[in-house]
Amino acid sequence: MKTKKLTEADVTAESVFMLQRRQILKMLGIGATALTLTPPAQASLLDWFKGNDRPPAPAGKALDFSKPPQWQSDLPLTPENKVTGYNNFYEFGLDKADPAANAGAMATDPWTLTIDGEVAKPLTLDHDALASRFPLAERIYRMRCVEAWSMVIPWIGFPLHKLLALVEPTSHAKYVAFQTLYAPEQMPGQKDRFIGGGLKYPYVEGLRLDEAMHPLTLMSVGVYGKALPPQNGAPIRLIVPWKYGFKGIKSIVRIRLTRERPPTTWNLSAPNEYGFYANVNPHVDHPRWSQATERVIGAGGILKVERQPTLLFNGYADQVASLYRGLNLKENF
Ligand SMILES: Nc1nc2c(c(=O)[nH]1)N[C@H]1C(S)=C(S)[C@@H](COP(=O)(O)O)O[C@H]1N2
Ligand SMILES: [Mo]
Repeated sequence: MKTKKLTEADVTAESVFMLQRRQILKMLGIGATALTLTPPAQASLLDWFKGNDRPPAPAGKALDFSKPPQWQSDLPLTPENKVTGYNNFYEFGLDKADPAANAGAMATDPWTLTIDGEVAKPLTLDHDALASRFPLAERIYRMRCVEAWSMVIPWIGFPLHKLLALVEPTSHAKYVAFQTLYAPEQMPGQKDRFIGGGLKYPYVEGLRLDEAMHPLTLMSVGVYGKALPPQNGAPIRLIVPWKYGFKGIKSIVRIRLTRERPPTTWNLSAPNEYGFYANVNPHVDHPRWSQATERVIGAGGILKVERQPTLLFNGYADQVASLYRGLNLKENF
């Protein structure tokens, strides 16, 4: 770790990260004593900082897309090197720098995405179809991680409702289930529970059908003008901007329309902490931290801390609140 001059505010932020990290280790059954005393735990902490100095991953290929004014924004964009260098993709490790360092090992072409279940016309798309079957557009969305940090990201993709219209959901379809690639040979976190955070793999997510059909719900194949880098979920991932980031499942191989509510990875892992809905809500705290504000991942160094208030439904309430009329958001978190 490079020597840095720390201000009091910096140290406070740093200790917040440490706390989160310690909580993860605790979840894995590695106590605080082990964290401070044993060399492997010390090494992982050093990696955590060292990782932020790793070079960015190579850029994806340029995409053809439109920029409809409707989806542009005045919000300052999170710099590209943060979007592609500060990631959560536990299949490749728990550190924010691990996905950029390790996800290049994932083979993303050829690829197939199968859409089936309660549909009249099941469909399989190959790698090239993902970026050519539907017109692509850039959409600048806020992204709010459940860990209380946020970004503003120029995604490229197409709305999920277009794909669902193609497969024709039956009248029995009530939910949409998503599944990430399962490839332990390419994803070290799927092989080793210490690398993969003890999650059950493959990573799975789900939406109610009306949430999936909402015009904001995006299938993303690119970011910052280029195909998604592997660490951001190449070749195709989900973006639901009014929900916590973990709903945005990466590297999807299967989408299944179902009658029943599908299981979701973080809910399976800690049902009292992560719900099925995971709508961004400053009034419903995580049991271990406040959700009232968020750390903005901006142009400054990792220790430059800027916080802003978190908005209900991540600022998309005018467009999505009607989906949840009559639902108790505290109980259905
Ligand atoms: N398969 C898979 N998808 C995933 C995750 C993961 O660990 N595995 N992490 C989620 C979390 S917690 C967040 S915040 C976002 C991060 O997306 P980004 O790295 O592109 O910013 O991806 C989500 N999708
Ligand atoms: Mo997240």
